[in-house]
This record gives sequence, structure tokens and C-alpha cells, in this order.
Amino acid sequence: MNDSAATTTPETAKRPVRMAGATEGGGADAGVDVAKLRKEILAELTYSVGRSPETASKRDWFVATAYAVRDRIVDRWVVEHTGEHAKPLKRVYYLSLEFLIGRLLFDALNNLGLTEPTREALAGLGIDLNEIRQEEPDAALGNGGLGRLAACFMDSMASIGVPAFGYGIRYDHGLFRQGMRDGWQQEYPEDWLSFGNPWEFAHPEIDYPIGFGGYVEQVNEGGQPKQIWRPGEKVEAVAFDIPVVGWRGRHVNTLRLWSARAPDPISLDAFNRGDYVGALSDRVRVESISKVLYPSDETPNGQELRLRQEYFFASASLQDLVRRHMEERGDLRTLPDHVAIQLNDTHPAIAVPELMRILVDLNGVPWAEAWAITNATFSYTNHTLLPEALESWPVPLMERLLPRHMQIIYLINALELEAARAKKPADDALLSAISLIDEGQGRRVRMGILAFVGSHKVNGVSALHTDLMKQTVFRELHALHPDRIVNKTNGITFRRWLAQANPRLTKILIDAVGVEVLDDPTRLEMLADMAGDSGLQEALAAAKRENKLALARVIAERNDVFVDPDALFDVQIKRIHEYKRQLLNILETIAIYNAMRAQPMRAWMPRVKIFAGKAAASYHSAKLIIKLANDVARVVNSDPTVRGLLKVAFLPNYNVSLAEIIIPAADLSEQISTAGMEASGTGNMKLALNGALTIGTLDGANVEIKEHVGDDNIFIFGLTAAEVEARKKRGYDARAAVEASSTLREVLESIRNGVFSPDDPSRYAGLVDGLLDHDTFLVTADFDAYFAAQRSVYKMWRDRAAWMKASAINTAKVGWFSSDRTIGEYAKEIWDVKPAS
Ligand code: 26V
Repeated sequence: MNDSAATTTPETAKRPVRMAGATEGGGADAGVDVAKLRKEILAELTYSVGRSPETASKRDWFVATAYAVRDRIVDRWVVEHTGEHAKPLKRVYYLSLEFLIGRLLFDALNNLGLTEPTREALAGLGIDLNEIRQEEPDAALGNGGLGRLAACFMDSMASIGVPAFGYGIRYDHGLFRQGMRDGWQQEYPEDWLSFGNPWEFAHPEIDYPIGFGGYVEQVNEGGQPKQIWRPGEKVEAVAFDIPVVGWRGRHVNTLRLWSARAPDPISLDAFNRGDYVGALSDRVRVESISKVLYPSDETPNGQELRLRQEYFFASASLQDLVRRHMEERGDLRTLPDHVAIQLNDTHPAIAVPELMRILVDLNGVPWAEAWAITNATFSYTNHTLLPEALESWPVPLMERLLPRHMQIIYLINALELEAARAKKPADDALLSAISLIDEGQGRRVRMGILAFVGSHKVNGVSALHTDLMKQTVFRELHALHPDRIVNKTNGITFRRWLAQANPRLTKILIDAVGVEVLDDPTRLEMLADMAGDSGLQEALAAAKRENKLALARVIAERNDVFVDPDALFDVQIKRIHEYKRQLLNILETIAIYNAMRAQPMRAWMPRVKIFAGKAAASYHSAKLIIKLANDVARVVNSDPTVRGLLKVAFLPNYNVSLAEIIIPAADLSEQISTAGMEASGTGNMKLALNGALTIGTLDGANVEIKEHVGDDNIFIFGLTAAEVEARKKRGYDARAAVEASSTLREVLESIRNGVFSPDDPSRYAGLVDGLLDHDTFLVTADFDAYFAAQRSVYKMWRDRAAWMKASAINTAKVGWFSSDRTIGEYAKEIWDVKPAS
């Protein structure tokens, strides 16, 4: 192998690097042999990538580095899955249609303590780690919060030692890439696998048959009727494994993603007839199951392919875990002692009847016993209460695609209704509320009810959300099963969202409270006592400024907008949805713009409004909001009267990697959803951790963030969830609210008059009328309160010491929002698993 590059840098050749936690953002404090690492990277470049250092592209270097790191993970993976560790008492199976994992190189490097040694090893070869890092595609196998939560949970399970498998789908195409054409969102296909995926191991030998359609045959077995499903169609699920290495490399779990494969790659009949294209058509149809991630607009549109995806991955995962359990324990009846299955939303809920089918039909377990096993094994997380987001499937579609499951669902329903009748006799309203079959708009199977009754624990993702679950969607079921609903407030992995994304802040924190903070985020608390210290404040301000400069460069590159790094960076980054109220933020932007134009020479505080987020392709109102943000940006950014004191930028193609650049640079975090509608939010936690102050409503986890950081260090405004409900009940009159607010009136008039759309003055007439006629998300109701809260923000911003103190307190007080804490709670209160730590 070519070792010449290593020998040209003798000064680094043999020097082991001690991971100095105090100078770098992460890593194990272990000696790492840089020369050895460099040799390994060169060997991978030569023998796995097939390139010489002279001809290698940046991508080749990235792949070689990833392979070298992967080898080290695999060594630990093997240890973890052989010998005494191979058979933990209990495993968690996290079933999720989405894992929004993003790039993995820095995750692995940071958790293995290899970031600096690798940087040095590559530098000796003339390669910049930061540059090759950009070559990794951002794995976007998820839509937003729910998918990113699953990725944070995988990191935490491996870090605190919860033996776990994540199960999902290996989509060929993740969430679409967002481009902008003339300010309108354009969707482009995403192609993360086009150059292969160095993190995955294909296991073509691990495959399971998945059936669809056909009929159910009743046979007689020893005097007992027995149902046999004879599917009309078969697909194979093939396993691809990604190792998930935890903090300090102590544990390695597996993310197993399923890919669909046709059992018969070509139809020989058609082929022999000379119909070569026709010979492949079955294959294309079957393999379409794992082709593309469904983009969520939180309105499931009941497409057959989506139901196929759900059953495909639920069935493959159950077959896999049941096989493992039988190999290890040999008795299906002990399943709940050794297996906990978490349903990430209702998307995998079809696993409930599937497990019943496996137990009853395939293994002859009596129904009641099978139901007890199923219930003790499953638990379910709800992520949204929006009525339009609750999944249900038309009964005829279920009958056609999954005839046996439909029978099982009917039987579950009958037994649940009977049990409910026994508890609360003859309450028709209650019975129809808890029925698995919605008789309302054509008969449909309600997946939320199925997930609820099939689980021993059901959780919400913030305290408020969990309370609302009990009061609204699951009110009747909660009355029948008062101990079932529990709260598990979301969390985020600090390893990615602090140590990796913000090494500058991490260094300050390590200097201030000790390197142990990397292992124990509650140590951040110690920072609170120092928050008034001017030295600390200066260090924090300097780090923030560097991060803002980095973001400013990205804004310049991508949007051709030049922003002042000393301006307040006011950030709203999340999926575009009406309930998240990006519109409220845009209206405030316009109000400021109007005020600036009215008094151009006043001493305005410089500010930059930063937006990013994708709208579902079919969600027209959300796409119009993006266009409005871009229209406002164009007008404001080019208006000389504003003198550059207000800038607006909508950054295209928001993804995990872009979040990692924006979040460390944010001063203000916009969490302004209509109260009662955002289940939790997790961006709110990431931004607070990175020292941004929150302006927000009392919604989701904002409520708990406020409790942790204190009222003085957060800007809360607007209607509460209870007030929102009361307002809606009473019938809300937006016109009266607008009439009462001269600021808002002027803003809406300028939009309606085409100030921001001179090329098409009526572009936003419908949007303005919509607000006045049916302001479903109470944008107008909260406008004045929001505007006032923004003024308090500016008051504090003018006092830089006060601001930096509040910023430090935010970082100090959000240790509780670590996903390690969340996973610890799941392990104890839902899964009954002891973390190995
Ligand atoms: C719905 C659909 C509809 C069909 C197509 C695919 C699809 C995918 C996802 C969804 C529902 C998404 C629900 C969701 O992401 N909820 C978010 O969960 C976060 C983690 O708990 C939480 O922080 C956010 O507040 C919540 O909106």
C-alpha cells in the first residue's frame, strides 16, 4: 500500500493524540495512534475504493475515511453481539417509518473520540476533514420532528446502553430536495444512494416473505377452526444494517432498514415471448414499495402504496424479532419478558394484528393469551393531535390488501367493545368513540385506536400534549384505561446538537464546568451561577459571532443576501405548516418594514429574519407562505430606505446539515405555533441549548422549557391552549381583531395591495381573505401580543450583558432535554429495560 504520504509528514507519524476533551468538542479520552489511522484510511482508499491518493476525489477520501471509521465500529459491534453480550435480558425494537439521521461521519468520529486524530491523519495527507465531510449525502429518511426524534433516540439508546434495534425502510429516495424558482418551492428527487452508502451492510441472506392480497381459508385442525391466509402476491424484505455507535463507543446497536425485492426478478413467460419490458414490470411494481419516502403534510391521503409500506416493514420487523426470540428463548409466550416494541406513531400499528396473526394462526396460541402477549409487548407514541393527521384506512382497501388482518381487527374491536360495555353499560357515544371502525365517512379503520388498545403504555411527547391526549382524542379510552397514557417529554442528543454542531460553545462549556459535561448534561446547570460573569459572556458572544459569520457566508452563497453578523439573528426553521404560523412571523417582519419606512432615520436595531423549511408538495397554502417570505425578502432586502438594517432570508432545502449551521448561529428562536397544536417541538430544545432565547407560545415543550429557564429568560406571548379552545367555541371574529389593530391592518393592506407582489398584485388576496374569514390558526388573534413580545426582545437585545446572561442561562438550564433522559424514562417506565450504561 502507498505509505508515502504518511512518511512525508514525520512530525505526526508516530505521535499518539490524546483526546483533549478540554480543547475539542467530544471524544473519548484515549490515546489514538494517528499514523495507524492514516494507514487504515489509505488502505481503504486503495483496496475498498480502488483509488490512489493522487487520483482520489474528495468523495473518495470521504468514503475511505468512513470505511476506516466503520471498521472500528464493527469491531465493537461484533463484541456486542457475541459472547455474554449477545443475549441481553431484554431488547427494544423501535419501529419507525422515518429515521432522519443526516450525515453520520461526525456522529461516529465524535462518539469514538476520533474527530481530532482523523483530522490530523487526513491533514498529513493534505486532506481537510471539514471539506470531505461535506461530501456525505444528508440521509433524509424522514419528514421532520418525528423522524429526527427517532434518530436522536437511536443515538441515546446506544449511549446509555439500551440494547436496541431500529427498524425502518431503506428508501431509495428520501425527502425531496427543495429548490426555489422565482420564490416558489420546487421539488426535486433526492438521491442519497447514488454513490453507495459506506455505513450500511447489505444482508441479502436476511430476507422475509411479505404477503399481500389473496384470501383467507378456514381449515379444520383437530376439531378447531383455523384461519390460513393465502396471499395473492409476495414481496421479499431484505435487510440493510447500519451500526449505531453510542457515546465513547461503549455500545453499538443496529438500525435495520428493509428494502423490497421481487421474489422473481423477471417473468420467464413474458421474457420467452420476447416481451422484455413486460418481463420486468412486476419487479418494478413490487420494488416500488421501498422507492420513496412519503412527504407528510400531516394529512394522510390513504394511498395504497403507503399502506403497503406500513405492512411491509411491520411484517418484516416482526418476523425478524420473532425469529431472534425463538432462537434465543424458544418460547413465544415469554416474548414480553425479552422484547419491547415501540410504535413511533400509528404508522407501524398494523404490527398489532400482525403479531396476533403470528401468534394465533401460525403458532396456535389461544386468542386471549395472544392478546395479553401482544399488549404487554407493544407501546405506542402519539406525535400529533391534529384531527386531519390521524391515520385511518378504508375498510375495503384493508380487506383487499390484508384480508386476514381485517378479520383480526374486527375481532379485536368486538372484544374491546364488549369489555367496555361491561365496564360502562350501554353508553353509545362511548362505544362509537372507541370503536376501531369509524362509520362516519365511509367505513375506515382508525389506527390510533388500534395502537392504543394493542399497547400497555401510550405516551405523549410533552406534558401539555399528554394532557390534551387525555382530554381530546383519547378521552374515552383514557377513562377506560386510566393508567395507560403517560408522558415522555421529547429530548435531543447533545452529542450531535451541541458537541458536533457547535464545537466553539462546547469548548467554553468544558472550560467552565468540566469535561464531564459531555457525559452528564445536567452539569450544564453549573453555568447558571456564572451567567453574570463578563468573561464568560464575552467568550459566549465571541463564539456566537463566529457561528453567525459562518451562517452569513452560507446566506451569501445560497441567497446572495449579505447580512450583518452583529444583527440579531431571528430564526424560524421547521416544516412549513399553517399551525406553526410562519405567517405570523412574516406579518411582524412587514410591520417592522412599514415602521422603518415611516421613520427611516430612527436608530433601528439591525436584524435578520431567517426562515427555512419544506412544504409538502400538495400543500398549497404552505407553498404560498414560502412565496410570500421570498417576496417580502426581495422587497425588503433591496429597499435603500431600510439601509440594510432589516434583512430577510429564506434558506432553501432545510435539512439536518443546514440545521447544524443555523442553530449555533441563532439569537432568537421562533416557536410560535397556535397553542395546543405543536405536540412538543424539538428544534426549540436545540436552539435553547445553543444559547438562543425563545419567543413562543405556551405550546408543546415550550411550556417545560419556560419552567426550566425561568420566565425572565424566555418571551412568552399569546393565547393559551385553553383560551384557543374557548375562542374557537365562541366563534372567533378575525375582522374585529384586525379592526382593533392599526399595525395589523396596515400590514394586511400592504399585502393585499400588492406591495410585495407587483408582478401579480392579487397573488395574496386569497391569503388575506382567508385570514379575515376563517383564521383557523388564530394568527390575527395573537398578532398584537406577538408584536409586543418582539419589542421586549429588542429591549433586552439592547442590553448586551442582560442578553448574554439570559443566553447562558438557557444553555445552563436545558440539560434535562437530553434524549438520554427521555430514553432513561422510556426504559424504566415503559420498556422495563435496565440500561447497561
Ligand atoms: C404524517 C404523515 C401522513 C402521511 C404521509 C407521511 C406522514 C408522515 C408523518 C406524519 C405525522 C408527523 C407527525 C410529527 O412529525 N409530529 C411531530 O413529532 C415531533 C416529535 O415528537 C414533535 O416534536 C412535533 O411537535 C410534532 O409535530
